[in-house]
Amino acid sequence: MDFQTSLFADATAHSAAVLAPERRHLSRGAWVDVQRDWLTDPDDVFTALVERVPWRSERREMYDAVVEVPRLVHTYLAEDPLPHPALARARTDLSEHYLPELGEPFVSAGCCYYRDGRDSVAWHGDTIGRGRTADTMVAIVSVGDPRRLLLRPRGGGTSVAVTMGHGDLVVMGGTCQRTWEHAVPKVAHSGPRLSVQFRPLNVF
Ligand SMILES: O=C(O)CCC(=O)C(=O)O
Repeated sequence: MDFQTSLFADATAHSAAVLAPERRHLSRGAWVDVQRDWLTDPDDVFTALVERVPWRSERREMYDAVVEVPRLVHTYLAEDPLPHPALARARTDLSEHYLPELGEPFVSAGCCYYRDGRDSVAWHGDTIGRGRTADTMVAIVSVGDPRRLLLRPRGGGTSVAVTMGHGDLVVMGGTCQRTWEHAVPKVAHSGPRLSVQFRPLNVF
């Protein structure tokens, strides 16, 4: 294989299906997009994430204490190379697809490792930075065992569950980070799940 051909083969081997997510409108201008089986090689992405990401445990300020958050994390910033070409490709595809609505590209890639059903993340919105005051998007790519993303309106109301399966894409958009909260609850039994969350600049 010559250089051009091998480059092309590499780029297509680690790609994702054409982006055509289905949108579900929540209340108050929030929405969630879902595309099942978006990644074409989720097994490979799973292995790369487990092996290549410099995982660390997370501590977070909650009320007046600093608590250990039960999952492992690492964030890749704009300039950092991502641990698998499918993720670089996913970020480019997401940026192109959502540009007319979002007005800017996805930049950072936050990674989370839920080792088993005891790992979780509590109710929160991504409201550090611009998500507190402006509409934004958070695009989540999931690999590994399925886990549920729960969403509920801030201040109370009926919650909505979206299963995030192996290779699925879930995008929270509109006012979602301000007017709704989300969580990944603990479950009795689960194998490992990894998630990559793409966010625009200055959204955490
Ligand atoms: O695990 C996920 O996909 C969601 C993670 C999340 O909500 C967060 O880190 O803010």
